Amino acid sequence: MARTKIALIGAGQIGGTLALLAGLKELGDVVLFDIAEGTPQGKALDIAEASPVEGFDAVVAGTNGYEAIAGADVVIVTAGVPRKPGMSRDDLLGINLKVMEQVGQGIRDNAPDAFVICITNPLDAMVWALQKFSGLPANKVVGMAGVLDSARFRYFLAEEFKVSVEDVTAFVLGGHGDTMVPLVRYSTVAGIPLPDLVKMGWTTDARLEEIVQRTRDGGAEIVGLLKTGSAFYAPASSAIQMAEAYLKDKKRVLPCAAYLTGQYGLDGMYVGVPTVIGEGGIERIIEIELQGAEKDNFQKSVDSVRGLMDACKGIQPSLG
Ligand code: A3D
Repeated sequence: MARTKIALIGAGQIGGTLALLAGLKELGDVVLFDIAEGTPQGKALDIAEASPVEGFDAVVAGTNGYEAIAGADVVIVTAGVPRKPGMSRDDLLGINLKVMEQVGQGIRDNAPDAFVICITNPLDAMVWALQKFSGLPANKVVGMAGVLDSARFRYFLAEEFKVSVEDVTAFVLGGHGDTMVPLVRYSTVAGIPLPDLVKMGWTTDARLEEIVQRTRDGGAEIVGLLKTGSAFYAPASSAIQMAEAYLKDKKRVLPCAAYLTGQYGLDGMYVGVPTVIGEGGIERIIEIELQGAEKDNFQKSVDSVRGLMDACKGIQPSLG
């Protein structure tokens, strides 16, 4: 039986970490692709040389040619450029849109049956463009953001309550950005909702509000510390969890940027919602009822994603 094949488009900080995690978890053979010559080859060889020590068997290859991703079961996309000083959001959008166009074609021509996970920012707009450019079914093209945002929320809550991260579940909806919507009502410690924990005196509403805000600013906090890049360990772990859910048909309930066809009153756009991931890709979108401020915040988040989509259409009218 042939091993599963995982293609990583972009061999930067996240791409390299993805390759290492895929190896450590023995998810399959790995192909690292990048336009930079030597980078994917060097990282692939370095990881392959760790395999005897760590005891995993996987072929880890680096490439600058899309042919090498042929037949991949999973493709994870991190290709793109980060915003540099003096660059507007539209400049970044324009550059990364072009990257999504190249990547979309590469996937369409070489791995049309893959489950595709996009990480490139601005996430919700880029995954939408990638799906259009690749022409793959929308249930097989998904964006990673919610797992990471929820993981940050879970970590901060576990720290607050001094309990295991394993016992904290948390829920974050909406677009990936300042307008994401961490849902306190649906977040729990071993099944006890956060509002009940406030009543039990474990924390206060004011503390929870601080934690929610820290979650929203989670990406910026890491950028502020690193100064020369953005988070990559937790983003890679999050995407690997999604890949594993698909490859092992685990039917995990995970928040992802998924293509909506009427759910939440939205049609034809990607936004972060709870989903079920199994062998069919996004097998189900879970529609929860939002209340009061949650609804307003979700709407703000949706408006911000729409703004990015409109900017993409302005740059690339074929997306309209
Ligand atoms: P980085 O280390 O810069 O890696 C990006 C790689 O993409 C580089 O190796 C480039 O050479 C490569 N690249 C550029 N253009 C192309 C192309 N046309 N084809 C193939 N490869 C190309 O970045 P990173 O790994 O730290 O981050 C990657 C992306 O993820 C960025 O857009 C980040 O903003 C984004 N990101 C998203 C999240 C989310 O939660 C959604 C979190 C963290 C980072």
